[in-house]
Amino acid sequence: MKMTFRWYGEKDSIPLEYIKQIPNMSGVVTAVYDTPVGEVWEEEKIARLKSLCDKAGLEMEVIESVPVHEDIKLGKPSRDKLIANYAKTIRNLGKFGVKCICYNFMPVFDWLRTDLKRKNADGSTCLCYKHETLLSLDAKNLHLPGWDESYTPEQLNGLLEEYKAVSHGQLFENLVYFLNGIMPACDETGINMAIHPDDPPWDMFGLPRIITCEESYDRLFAAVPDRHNGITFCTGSLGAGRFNDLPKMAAKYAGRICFAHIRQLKYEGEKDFAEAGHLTKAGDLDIYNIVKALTSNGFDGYVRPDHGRNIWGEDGKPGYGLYDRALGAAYLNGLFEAIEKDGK
Ligand code: DNO
Repeated sequence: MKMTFRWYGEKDSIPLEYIKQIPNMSGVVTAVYDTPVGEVWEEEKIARLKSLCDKAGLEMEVIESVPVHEDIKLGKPSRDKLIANYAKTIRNLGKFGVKCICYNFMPVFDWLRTDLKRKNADGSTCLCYKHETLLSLDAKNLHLPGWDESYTPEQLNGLLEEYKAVSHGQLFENLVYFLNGIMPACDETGINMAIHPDDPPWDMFGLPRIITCEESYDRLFAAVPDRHNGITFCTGSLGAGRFNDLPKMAAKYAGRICFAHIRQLKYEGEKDFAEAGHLTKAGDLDIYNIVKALTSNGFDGYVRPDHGRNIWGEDGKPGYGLYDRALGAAYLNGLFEAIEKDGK
């Protein structure tokens, strides 16, 4: 296991030096943020990021994310050129020692929450999701985290219209087409593609979501068996679906999991949840048994603590402040060490 930490590049308010000070931190998970989706990431930009990481004594082996252009998800004729660009980005990243690329295939929106700063009784704040609130939102006029805010309302409207013709089956076919197009670049560079599950794992605003549960993965690996077709096992995203048995899935797919996002949440209704500190006792996900299932089934990938609360007065980027994620890393380090040693 290699412990990592997400870093939003030079604009991140958290300096690399602080990240390096967290015990056992091997590297950062980062991205080139100023290249428009669909264009090739230039070597100079990757080289700059890499040299900043080198100077801080941190590795840059994981990229999160290289975003997938909507035309690829929609299966439009322009996709072949865009897939070729994506493959070129993979090859460029390979030149700088990148080993794993996290991406997602969620139409239009990435992760969604209805409140980014919910106040807890202890004074900390956390992210949460209330399904009823989500249903009351107007998809055409949204300002939510985690997705491309650069769309004009007209573009967004147009996209939502285009997706009306895309079923779950079609979206899955488009994912398979995309993966088949980039696997040669992965085989050549040794880079693993790690698909992030849909967050939360159900359809949003009438848009199909296809990476939500165990069957999604069975179907995915049957369609694209290449060993570079892997998973980002995000406990919080999958765990929001009460139908998912996470220790079982962690055990079953351990060999395909190249990257794990480990975080905790507390159920507040059938589809409602609030995020919590990482430890098992802090929520409803059995973090201990998830780590145990990973470890005892040969998982040997990258791990990062995921969304943290804002604590100790920090006003960090929602989910991505320093303190609670550092506490999460410390907890996960201890858990991995104990379980790994017990297993020997
Ligand atoms: C949220 C993140 C996601 C993730 C992308 C991967 O905190 O886990 O935004 O980076 O879905 O493509």
